[in-house]
Amino acid sequence: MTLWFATGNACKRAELADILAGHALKIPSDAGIRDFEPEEAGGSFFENALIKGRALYRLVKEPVIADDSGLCVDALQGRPGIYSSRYGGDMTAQERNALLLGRMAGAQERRARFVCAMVLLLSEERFYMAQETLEGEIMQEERGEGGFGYDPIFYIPALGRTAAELPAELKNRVSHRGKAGKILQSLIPAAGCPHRGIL
Ligand code: ITT
Repeated sequence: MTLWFATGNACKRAELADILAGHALKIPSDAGIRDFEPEEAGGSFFENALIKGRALYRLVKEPVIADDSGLCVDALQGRPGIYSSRYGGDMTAQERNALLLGRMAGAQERRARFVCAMVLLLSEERFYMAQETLEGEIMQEERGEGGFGYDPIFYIPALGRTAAELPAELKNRVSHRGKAGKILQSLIPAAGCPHRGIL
């Protein structure tokens, strides 16, 4: 089926399109909706995902998925957390990674996790939510060319690689976004079977 994804982030879109293979994903710009930037004024990943999802649902009135995600670093008391995309202000991802590595200089405790809150809205007041994590550690320096955002500084001990060193298919299988997406996907009826499942 066709699902709207309430995002302006092309990398998140590409990942979710693979995670939800079999469903067509549309984002606001596909429908000429410009400047889709609802104010992420919530105090949690979940609240912000719901804000984005509801904002798009009001415009399209069709099933919508929204994702609010970020990196929580133990030594930084969970920051950047819900402010991950805005950490340090107007910067490139590489500058943001350098900033975070600088703030972690000398830190022994390097545990961190990616978090993804994902909401599937069927109406403004009918929705399902999953929140998942990917556990890892903050590197001393960037490594790897794949992925996006904080991936080059996020090491996954269980795989012996940074998130930026994982093939896309593997990242989607183990990631916060991949696991949350699969949970919600299980609620969506298979294409062609509109009378089964929650829809
Ligand atoms: P939308 O709100 O339009 O979806 P965004 O990039 O602003 O796009 P978020 O508010 O959810 O999305 O912020 C997520 C930020 O967290 C993202 O910009 C990255 O910096 C970081 N992030 C989230 N998931 C990530 C991942 O899988 N790999 C690397 N960084 C990630």
